[in-house]
Amino acid sequence: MTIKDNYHNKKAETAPIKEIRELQGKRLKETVHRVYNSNPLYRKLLDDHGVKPGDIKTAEDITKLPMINKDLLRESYPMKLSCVPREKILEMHMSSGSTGTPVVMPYTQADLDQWAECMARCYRMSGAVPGDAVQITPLFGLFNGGFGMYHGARAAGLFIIPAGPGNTARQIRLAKDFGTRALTGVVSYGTRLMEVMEEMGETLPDLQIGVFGAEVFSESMKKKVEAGLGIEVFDIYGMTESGGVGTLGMDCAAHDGLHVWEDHYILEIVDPKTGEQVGDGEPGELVFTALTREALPMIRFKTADLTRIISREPCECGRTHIRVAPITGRLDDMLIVKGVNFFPKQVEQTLLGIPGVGSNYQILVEETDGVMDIRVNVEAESGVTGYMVEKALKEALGFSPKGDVFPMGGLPRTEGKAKRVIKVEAEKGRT
Ligand code: DLL
Repeated sequence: MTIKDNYHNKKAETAPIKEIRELQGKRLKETVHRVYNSNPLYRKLLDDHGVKPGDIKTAEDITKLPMINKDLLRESYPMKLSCVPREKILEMHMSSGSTGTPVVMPYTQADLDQWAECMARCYRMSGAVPGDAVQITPLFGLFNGGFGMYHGARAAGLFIIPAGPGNTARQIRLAKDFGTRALTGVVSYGTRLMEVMEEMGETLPDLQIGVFGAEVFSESMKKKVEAGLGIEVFDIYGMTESGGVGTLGMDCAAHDGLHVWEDHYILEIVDPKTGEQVGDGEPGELVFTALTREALPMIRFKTADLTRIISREPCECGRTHIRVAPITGRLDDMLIVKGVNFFPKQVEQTLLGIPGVGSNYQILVEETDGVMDIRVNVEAESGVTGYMVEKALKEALGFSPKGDVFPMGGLPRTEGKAKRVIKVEAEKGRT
């Protein structure tokens, strides 16, 4: 890695950790006072937990606070947890919510600025500079991806091509005609672009940077997208609840973990069952507290995303903010088949290790009387057989799911996040 001065806010991104910790303490104290005094649900939550805003004096006091999860957000739909008067709200985003009630995030001007700041740091960290065209391919709508990448690109002073999703052939022409240097999207859209470029026999010589996220990203998939598009890929992280894409950080050119913006968030990795913090390097659930969000600051939000702390040491890129491993999967995505626990990411990693296998796959989960079984559908070139897929999965997972091979292009495509794990009804009498 060549260390370049590629900061958006050098002072904040390289601040000594002691300074960051003090700032976190100050901001945590302010946030807790504010939510307690402006929202009855938050007040009740703290009262029920026996904690008063005055108990919070430093960042370390965070463990005195109660944790919240998606249930509270769903119960408070649409905006019962908001901490500001309605006149201050300028924008909202919403996650579709796989289980029904969506989660809503309202934004004030200060929140939009905070989002843009975090996202602009990510853009600059990827090496994008003014004059570079950035093509934004996620949806511009309730999903936070498109607008977040837009707000950040404005703050970073980039040339924005707000393409949105779909029409991939036009997307490729746009990139060619306007010399797109950075492309942003959900991970599976990167693979879609690769396919269509191949079909069109096109190359994009100006394209150098890929900022992808919103889905679990195995190392093999990263390598495949890098090779296929001829780019350097960055893994960007964030969620509706944290304030959107980029708020929780991205990896730098050292690609040694995702830098979480610690001046804006306190990060904890906890045992999902007990809620106790685990040691550095130990896997656990990511819990964050938003320190600078105005409309709806999350206090100790349990994300259900699994990761571990890689390092608290300053990075070779000069940034001092904590680094976590790429997300392994979501707690609710963990599969248990024949006594083996695993994540879809492990299936992806295994499939991509088989020569000739494409990047589109599905894991069909069948549950009969509480017993789970899986079948794996994957696209591959001719010559790859179901047996080869089953053998590779058996070696990796320790049991043998059924593997079905489809021709390239034979499985459905989605415009947003790919639906990799699909629950299916058990077919009676099938062997
Ligand atoms: O997916 C925000 C986003 C948009 C991130 C575009 C990156 C790019 P939600 O729809 O609220 O927001 O979904 C958030 O997606 O809890 C993770 O489970 C997953 N996720 C997001 N980024 C990553 C990533 C956006 N880099 C949920 N790696 C999160 C793995 C990710 N999973």
